[in-house]
Amino acid sequence: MNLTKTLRWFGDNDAITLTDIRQTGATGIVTALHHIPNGEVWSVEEILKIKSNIETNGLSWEVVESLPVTEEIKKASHLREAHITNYKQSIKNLAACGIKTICYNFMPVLDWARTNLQYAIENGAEAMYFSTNQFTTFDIFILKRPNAELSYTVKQIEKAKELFDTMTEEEKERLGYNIIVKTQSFIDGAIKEGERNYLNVFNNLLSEYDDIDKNKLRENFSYFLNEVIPVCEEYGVNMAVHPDDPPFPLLGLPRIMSSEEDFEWLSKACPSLNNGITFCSGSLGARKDNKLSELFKKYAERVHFLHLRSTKILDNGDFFETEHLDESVDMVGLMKVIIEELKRRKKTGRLDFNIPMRPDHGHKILDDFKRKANPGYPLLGRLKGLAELAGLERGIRDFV
Ligand code: DNO
Repeated sequence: MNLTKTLRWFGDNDAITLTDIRQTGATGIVTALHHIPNGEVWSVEEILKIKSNIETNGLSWEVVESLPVTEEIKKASHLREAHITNYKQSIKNLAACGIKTICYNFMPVLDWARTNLQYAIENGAEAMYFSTNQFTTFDIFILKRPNAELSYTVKQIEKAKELFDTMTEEEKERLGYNIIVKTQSFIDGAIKEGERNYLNVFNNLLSEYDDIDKNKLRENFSYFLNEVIPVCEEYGVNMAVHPDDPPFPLLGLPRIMSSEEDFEWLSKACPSLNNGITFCSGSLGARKDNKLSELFKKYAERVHFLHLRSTKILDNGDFFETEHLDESVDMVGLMKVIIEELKRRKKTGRLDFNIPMRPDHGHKILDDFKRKANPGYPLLGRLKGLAELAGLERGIRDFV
């Protein structure tokens, strides 16, 4: 009874190989069929190719991250039925191949958001940072989203204008590119690498949510869950929704999984335990009223996958990804309640008492500066996080 240690791998295009991952202490892989366009079926044949590659390297495919829920499903467009039918087929095909945990999200348009992907921390490492002022500047003055000003206070707008006026053309370009393309393309987000007209395309995608508020988004999410969860029950698959990152509204879009209230809604919208959660301490921790250990305890039976990292919130509301065991987050307390849940599962006869865990993101450290990696996914920074978290788990396990 222990956490299954995993790392995310982005397939054959990832400069970090399965052979590398094998040496980190991880036994499991978290990956997706990144070459299949969103909305299409993942065939058994394609799934097996990746699976056997992983297994040949002495690892096991523990979690799918992500089986993307298309914008068409989120918006309930005329393509929704066709995409849900395909989604169900992919679930069945994954189950036939023995892969039974699926991480996904229901965030409209933008998956996760950071403004600085190379924030230098004191010891020389690099982390990812979210600046409210930079994001406001991006929204109003770079993206020029129609009516964006309505989302901000007069003071925020003034500060953003001040910043905008000091930025070089290159800095403006980089900020927009990072938010819309660089952080989204490698995780199969709405905009692909190489899209030159990304500001316009992004604005168009956003405008499609003009008439979708939180209630409507919840209605669409509930519809999706009640279609796919019965299939999951039949095939023994667990769905694990990822929280919003960051867990507060952005770009005038509704948020769906940000707080305890959202978790409560989720568990009522579709009570089956196959309707579960990816408990991402880093995303949830970017909001002070999310008390991580309490939240985990309350919804523990639904947690099918763990993303562990720490977020440091600054006085002005900005946040950055700090070291995995940084004391700004009670990771020790969280690990304790996680282990209690593993023990509880074992005692009550549940078979899933080895929840898969990955150190979510990592700092860029040491030789990471010499090797290409997707933002947030350098090898050594994640290895350090994994080792620290594994040590913490081992140290606590015998005392709980
Ligand atoms: C970012 C990730 C997210 C996550 C998706 C799950 O690094 O944590 O992109 O994979 O939201 O669907």
